[in-house]
Amino acid sequence: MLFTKSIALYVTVFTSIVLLPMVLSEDGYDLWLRYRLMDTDSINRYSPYIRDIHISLSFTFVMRAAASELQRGLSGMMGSDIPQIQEPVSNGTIVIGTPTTSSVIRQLSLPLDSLGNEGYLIRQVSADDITFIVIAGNTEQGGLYGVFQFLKEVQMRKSLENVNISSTPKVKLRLLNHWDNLDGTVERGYAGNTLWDWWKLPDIVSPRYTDYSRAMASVGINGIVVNNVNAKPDILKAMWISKVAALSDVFRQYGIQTYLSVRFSTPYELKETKTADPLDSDVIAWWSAKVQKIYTTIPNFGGFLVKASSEGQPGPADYGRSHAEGANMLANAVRPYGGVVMWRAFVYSQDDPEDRAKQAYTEFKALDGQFAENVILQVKNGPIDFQPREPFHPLFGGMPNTPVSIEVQITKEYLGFATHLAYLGPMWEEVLTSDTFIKGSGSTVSRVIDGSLFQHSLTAIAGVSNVGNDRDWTGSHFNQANLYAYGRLAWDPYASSRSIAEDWLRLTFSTDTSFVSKAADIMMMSREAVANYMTPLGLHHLMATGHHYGPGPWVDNLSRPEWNPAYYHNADGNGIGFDRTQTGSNAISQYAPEVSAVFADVNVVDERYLLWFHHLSWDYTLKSGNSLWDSIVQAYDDGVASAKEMSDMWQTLLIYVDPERFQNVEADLRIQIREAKWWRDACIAYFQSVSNKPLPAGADPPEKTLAEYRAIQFIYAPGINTITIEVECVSSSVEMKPYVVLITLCLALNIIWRLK
Ligand code: BDP
Repeated sequence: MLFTKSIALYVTVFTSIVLLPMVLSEDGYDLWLRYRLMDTDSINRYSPYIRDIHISLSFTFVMRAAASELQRGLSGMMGSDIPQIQEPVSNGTIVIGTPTTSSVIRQLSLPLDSLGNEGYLIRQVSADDITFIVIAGNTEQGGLYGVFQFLKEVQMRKSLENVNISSTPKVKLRLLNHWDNLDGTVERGYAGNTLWDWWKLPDIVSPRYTDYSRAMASVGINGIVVNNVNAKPDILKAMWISKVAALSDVFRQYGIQTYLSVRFSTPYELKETKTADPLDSDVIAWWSAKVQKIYTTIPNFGGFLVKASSEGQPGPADYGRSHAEGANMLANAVRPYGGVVMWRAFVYSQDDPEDRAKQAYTEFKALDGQFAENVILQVKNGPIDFQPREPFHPLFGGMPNTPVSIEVQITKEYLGFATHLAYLGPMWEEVLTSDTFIKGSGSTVSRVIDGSLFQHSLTAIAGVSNVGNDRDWTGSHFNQANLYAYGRLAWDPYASSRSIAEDWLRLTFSTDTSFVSKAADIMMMSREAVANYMTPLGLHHLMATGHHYGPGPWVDNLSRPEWNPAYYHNADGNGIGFDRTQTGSNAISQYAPEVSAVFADVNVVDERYLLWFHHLSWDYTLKSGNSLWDSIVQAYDDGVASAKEMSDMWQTLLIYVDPERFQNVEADLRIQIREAKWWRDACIAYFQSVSNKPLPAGADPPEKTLAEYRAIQFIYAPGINTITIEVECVSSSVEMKPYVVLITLCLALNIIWRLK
């Protein structure tokens, strides 16, 4: 027995040593567009289908970009140049284009009508004894997406015999929201600084912008918001617009539109108007003129993203105007050019005693139907703020007369920054498949997003970018999966997160079925692991102050109540949790009766949301038969155990992955195990100090004392926008109105007079 085991060990070590050098090191720069040379068998298998690429002289830039991508990808994989030709088609030619740009496609009368503007068709056709493949769209953009899909088929070693694939995006605007600042930092960015070299733009245009655009287009992203939602007025100065225009010239090659986040008070702050009141005629004229200049410089401009009257940002509320009045003013300015306004619903106020989870719904519900037709309300997936687990936002389904888009956070502000492996596909799938019951069973969030539930043609989805200037773009190899999955779900919100993960693994690492299945298992368990070791059973916002890195459940002394973790967990000697039922904040009333009845019933609600909706005694018995206290400890332990298991599983994948990326992931997983334990120990130490309960039998006591956990500080954690935090601390009013100045003056004189 022992002998057999040692032989097995020798064989494994030997194979690894022999195989390892064959797997060349990679640094992740190529993302899922690696186009590595195939083995000889595969090359032989594909060569009858891949001889040359038929292009047309009438192609414009998007189709030219598509043709060069196809040539680059196929030549890389086939190991020989696959030329672009204009000669007649022969066996093994790949014809790309649209009915307008390609006479071959025109003559084939393909069923392109149902593909819309961005869909594609990939089909093997036979005509005049010649068999060839066509990649077609109604527009060049559709053709480009088809090319990326075709390359993917080959990368994943799918058969091309009788290939017949068509696809159309279900969501119209598929946007990446960069939270990039003009000083080069990225708010909540963990992959270095901004990719945009603002200082050198517009004169120096880095080739990385092209690689970035290729990657975005490859997953169907068609809009980039280049700057932070906490925007600066300067972005609308001519100098900055010309920098953005240089980026936009690159994006345009790949069918990507450019958008800007704007600060509502910009004209006033630039001292070009006397107010920023959206109903003031000078303000209206200022925005119209500004928009005209933007479109002259950036012809593929898409519109504005606005965070207003939110977290200290100025907005219409400063002038007693509603969100609709503010949004519509900007919408009117961009309407003549086909632009849109994405107005964020992420609003809550420290002066409002209402449960923070309810405030956005209360504010916006009343405005349903008042927004201009080119305004989209951008709603975060959950009612609080990108937590590891939240129920879906009640505004999904709550605004039938307004186009509503979903905003998810690809960057992992609340899920361990760059190093923790947390595949977010399942989290997004969870919200997209949630049933709002607004129009009966089947009224899922994805049906709100794709416009089918309320028949809206303006549809959008937004992801907060995790891209920075790190060599691997996203701060870790597995974070690339989140960027990829976001694009795929934006194209098709009904797609399965597991199959997206499997595709990504095939494209990024290896097509070996055993590798793909094991690595997908790691990915699929990863988010649940994080939810368990950070915020199990519906707990939320337990993160440390400011940077949100690591645990801080004890924090209860911040000036704004809803910035304190204690506000959310409400733990005391009797119990823990936020009562959002009728006996508490009644946030459940914002959902359809079918949903609210489930959330309200402690015996029915999914226990993963238990403490989101209920405040329960530590002794409350869960479905497992264990007490709440014991179950919390158990969930934290499960989270740590899963982190260890993920690392063990990764070790078994050594032979499939190149050494550089293998070791990078291995090191990240080591950090994750350590920090999962830190989260578990610190939270248990704190909650035990409140519950006064003994640890369940077999549970390890925390390694350090609570005081030691509380003393851990990170002053220089990445991703904090110090400027924003300052703004958050001051009043949201940006103008010193004349009467305020007068009153202040009188008070000052009064004090001086008294002192005398
Ligand atoms: C919060 C982030 C903050 C953002 C805010 C937002 O901590 O940096 O400015 O979301 O979405 O989660 O505006």
